[in-house]
Amino acid sequence: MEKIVILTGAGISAESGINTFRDSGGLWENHRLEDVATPEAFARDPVLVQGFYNARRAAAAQARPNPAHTALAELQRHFPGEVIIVTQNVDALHEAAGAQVLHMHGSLDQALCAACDHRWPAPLQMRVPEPCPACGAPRGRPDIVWFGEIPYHMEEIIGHLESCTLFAAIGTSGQVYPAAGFVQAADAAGAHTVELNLEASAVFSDFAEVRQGPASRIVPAWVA
Ligand code: BV8
Repeated sequence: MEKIVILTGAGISAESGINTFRDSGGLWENHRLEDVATPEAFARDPVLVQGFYNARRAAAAQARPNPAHTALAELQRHFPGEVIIVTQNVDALHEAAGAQVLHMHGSLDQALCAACDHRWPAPLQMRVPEPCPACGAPRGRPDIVWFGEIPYHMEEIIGHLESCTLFAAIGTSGQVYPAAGFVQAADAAGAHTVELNLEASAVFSDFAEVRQGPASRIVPAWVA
């Protein structure tokens, strides 16, 4: 029984028209990602942070999966139960291509109540304050894992990494942890590791194999 774990980052959605973080110089409206994507930023300036996510939610709603998303969904269909896709992305393009995916950094399509932990489908434009439909508290926030918060599905992901035979990272700069450290866990488990990216990531030297180019070309070629 093979187990393939695939980690994706913003680069897999770039050709679908969704901006990556670092290609825009890591800045957004003159703010570093680490300054708008933190609980402190949301407490300090909820209008700015909700605006950041409302803009990205609107952009993601216009985007369509590209051949890289489609190739991964086909791979998963071809090997039922053997292909685990973990994404750092908060868009829904993997699902739109028909794949099952673990969103370790949350999802733009979901809202979370900071008071009672209730989750509900996020409105396209979240308000400030956004009342929780369950408890009524004015504590609605994007269901996104911000810097300093614990990523989702970590126990499940680590279990997959420790038993995988092949690990691939696609379209990620390898600058954010714990995702950037997954290749080391897979390597320690004896898996073959491959990086598919437009350019060398910060952790390319941790991979046994590196393939460079745009995801919509190199991912279908790799899956074939
Ligand atoms: C945690 C949601 C504890 C928000 C995101 C000092 C040292 C080490 C670590 C830390 C440190 N100080 C703090 C930390 C921890 C911190 C961290 O790593 N900070 C970094 C900045 C140093 N991490 C955290 O806080 C995490 N939590 O550690 O909790 C813990 C850990 C484990 C277990 C228990 C407790 C939480 C991090 C989550 C933050 N949230 N996203 C949002 O989306 O708005 S991170 C955000 O940036 C993305 O989700 C993504 O994960 C991340 C990086 O983005 P990438 O996906 O890699 O995109 P990027 O633009 O960087 O790169 C794109 C790549 O694609 C490029 O390489 C480019 O060449 C390539 N590309 C472009 N076009 C194409 C392409 N490739 C192919 N084809 C193309 N066409």
